Amino acid sequence: MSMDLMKIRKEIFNELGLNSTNSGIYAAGWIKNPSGKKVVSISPIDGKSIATVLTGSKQDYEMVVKKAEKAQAEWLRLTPPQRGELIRLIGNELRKQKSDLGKIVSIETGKTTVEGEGEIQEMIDIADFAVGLSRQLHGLQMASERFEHRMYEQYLPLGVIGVITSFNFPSSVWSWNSFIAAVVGDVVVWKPSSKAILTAISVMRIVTKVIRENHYPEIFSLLTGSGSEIGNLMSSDPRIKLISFTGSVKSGRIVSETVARRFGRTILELGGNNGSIVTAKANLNLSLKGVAFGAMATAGQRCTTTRRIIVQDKIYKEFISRLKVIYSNVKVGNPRENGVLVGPLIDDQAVKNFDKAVEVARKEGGKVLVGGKHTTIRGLEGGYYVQPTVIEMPRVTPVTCEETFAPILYVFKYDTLDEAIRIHNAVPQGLSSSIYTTDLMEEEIFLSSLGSDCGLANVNTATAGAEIGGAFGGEKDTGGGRESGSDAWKSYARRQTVTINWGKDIPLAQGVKFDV
Ligand code: UN1
Repeated sequence: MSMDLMKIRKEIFNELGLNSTNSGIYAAGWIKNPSGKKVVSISPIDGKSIATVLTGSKQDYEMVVKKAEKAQAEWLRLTPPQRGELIRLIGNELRKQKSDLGKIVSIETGKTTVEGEGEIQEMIDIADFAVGLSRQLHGLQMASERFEHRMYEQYLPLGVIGVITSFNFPSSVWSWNSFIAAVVGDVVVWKPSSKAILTAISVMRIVTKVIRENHYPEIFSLLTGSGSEIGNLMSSDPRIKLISFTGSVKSGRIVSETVARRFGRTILELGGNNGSIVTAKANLNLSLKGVAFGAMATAGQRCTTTRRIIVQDKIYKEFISRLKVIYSNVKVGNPRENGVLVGPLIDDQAVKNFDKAVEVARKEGGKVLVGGKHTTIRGLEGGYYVQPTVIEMPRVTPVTCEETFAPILYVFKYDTLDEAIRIHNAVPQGLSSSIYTTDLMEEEIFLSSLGSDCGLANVNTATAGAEIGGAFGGEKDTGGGRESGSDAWKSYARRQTVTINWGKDIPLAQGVKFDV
């Protein structure tokens, strides 16, 4: 490891209680000898090992679910505001540990320092949101057609839920699900990505310390292990009432089918292939910044990354030439360094996927305008760096319909807004979208039923960088799930319609008579 990384590693290992070998299972306590494979966490910054984790297997699974069920029974005895109080305490602790947690996110996933901390800020924000929500979980009261009857609905806990997360938002996506589910009354089994396993362990160390010190039930457990083994056990287990899965469309389809077979519930956050339309009425400075951030932040490894831009003919030349200048000046390198905006990809496979996409795009008639190659950073030769890439495409082709987790931006030219929207909606995924325009009509068309077909639609801002207050998720192959803010909490509850007869007679609905 480079000296700089060694130093950070030492610091955060002390602060977060990590060791060179760590248990990857927490079920009301850290399990000493998990029975699964050893996983080495590699920093994509230099390709070197950070630490080893002992993961779980089938044998551990049973124990974890049993402990979760026990915690669930205890958790039900607390009111939602009492549950919210735990989340408030956790949020406070996360505030204190933001910098150290941000560092582990950064060295394990290659995010820049500010993006690493931003990830933890998102956890703090959703904690605050969940605390408020714990006093607002509400149903409706409906007018009953029957005399002396009252009808209303209530939202009750689902039980044990499973949260399967990806490497790219390794802790915040867990908190979006877990903090909200917790105030609703659920308990959570977490299966994190093996590529961000130390982040998951660090988060659990902090969260469970708060739980133990304040004598709350052990509502959060961690079960690291292989996606196919642990993920499949969770998906097929009727005791896990809901699986919230973030990952590829391919894996999501398997999870969805497996859970549906047992009538379980899913929240699916699958691929994004997000487009931005830049119209002739756009503010160019603003749009260029938005596109640059959307396409290159997190090295193009957000579900919400801008992967396609559709630019109006009249401004095309100017927009692209200015975009090329931005791309050529953007600093790629050690994400821990000031001024660096683009860090490495997560691993060697991601670099291979980048290569393949560039090659296929060329074959499909694409012209690489900027980038297209790997890059090596001095002193970090083992890291997984690529050049942020812009490829001009003649039309929508198969490769532009795929999500490649890398900083590749496909560019299309359009004449009419109808055409732009057609290109925009031509991909199978439907997560995020945006339009850059100062024209009211263009903006309204984009937001109408004739416009964007995505779960998130933005005006004059990037496809990436959603706030926690809204419901997050997408349509079509993105899977249809919603998590985080707004009323996404309802997915973590079972809805019960209640009818109470407070009279002395029993009138029947629909005027039916049944005199016995
Ligand atoms: C994801 O990539 O899975 O909107 C989540 C954003 C972040 C979350 C992305 N707040 O870019």
